[in-house]
Amino acid sequence: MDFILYEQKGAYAVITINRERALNALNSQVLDELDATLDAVDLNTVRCLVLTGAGEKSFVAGADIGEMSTLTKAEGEAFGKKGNDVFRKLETFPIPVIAAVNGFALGGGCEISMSCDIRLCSANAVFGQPEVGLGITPGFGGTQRLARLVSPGMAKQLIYTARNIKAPEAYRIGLVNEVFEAEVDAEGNVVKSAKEVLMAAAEKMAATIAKNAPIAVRNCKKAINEGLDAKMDDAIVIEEKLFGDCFETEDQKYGMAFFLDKNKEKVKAPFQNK
Ligand code: CO8
Repeated sequence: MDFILYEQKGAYAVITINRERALNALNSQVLDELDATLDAVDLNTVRCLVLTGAGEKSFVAGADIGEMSTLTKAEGEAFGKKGNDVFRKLETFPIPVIAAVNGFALGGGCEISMSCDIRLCSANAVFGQPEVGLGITPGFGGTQRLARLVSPGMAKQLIYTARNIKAPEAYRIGLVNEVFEAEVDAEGNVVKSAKEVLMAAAEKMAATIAKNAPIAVRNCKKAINEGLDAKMDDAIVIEEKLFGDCFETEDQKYGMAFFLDKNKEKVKAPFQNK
C-alpha cells in the first residue's frame, strides 16, 4: 500500500490516509487501497476502527482535483461511483468507524467523514463542500449525507455557498460530536498537539466500544442505519429482529448472568464475540 497505513491495536485498528504532500486528497489509488484495507480487516479480532489523515494539517482535502480535471461525463460518473462504493462500505461496515478529523475535511474529505459513525475533530479542523466553486456537485454522498446529518436547510446553505466552516461551527450544527484543543502548559507551550489529543480521545473511545458485547454493538449499528432509512413501523421491526438476534449468544448469556451474580468482587471477563 502506498497511501494507506493500517495498525491494529488490540481490539481496535487505526486506518490512516497517508498522502500528506497532497493533504491526503483522494485519488483512485487511495480509494482502491482503502477499499482493499477494509476488505482485509480481521473482523474476528477488530471491533472498532478509527479513520484519520496523516499529519497535523489535513484529514482529507477532498477528491483529487488534478485527476478529476480532465474526466469526461462517463468517467466523472464512474469516479463518483468509485468513491460512493467505498464510502458506503465504510457506512455499512459491520463494526463502528470513528472519523478523527485532523484539519481540512473538504469536499470528499467532509463526505468520507460523514460515512463514519462518529466524527471527532481537532480545533484546527475545517469542514466544507467547496464543489460548486469547482463546477461540480458534492459527488461522494455530500448532497445526501449532509442533509441527513444536519438540517436540509443548513446543508443547502453550506453546499450552495461553498463556504468552509471551522470546528466550533461544525460542532454547533451537529456535524461533529466533540472538538479537541492542543494541551498547553502554564507558559503556553504546546505539550500535546490537537491531533495528539484528538487521537488519544478517538482511540480511547474505540477501546471503550471494543470492550462491549461485539454482536450487540454491530446490531446497534445495523438497527440505527437501517432504521433511519425506513418508516417507523418498519424500523421497529428491524430493531426487534436485531434485538432478538442477540439472545442465546454467549455474550448475552454471560453479560446478564454477570449482572445477576451477587458475587460482585469478581472481574467481568472480556466479551468473546460469540
Ligand atoms: N486535490 C489535489 N491536490 C490537492 C488537493 C485536492 N483536493 N488539495 C490540496 N492539494 C495539494 C495542492 O495542490 C498542493 O500540492 P503542490 O504542493 O504539489 O502544489 C498541496 O496539496 C498543498 O496544498 P496547498 O499548497 O494548496 O496548501 P494550502 O495550505 O495553501 O491550502 C487548502 C490548503 C485550503 C486545503 C487548499 O489546498 C485547497 O483549497 N485544496 C482544495 C480543497 C477542495 O476544493 N476540495 C474539494 C475537492 S472536490 C471534491 O472533493 C469532490 C468530491 C466528489 C467527487 C465526485 C466525483 C465525480
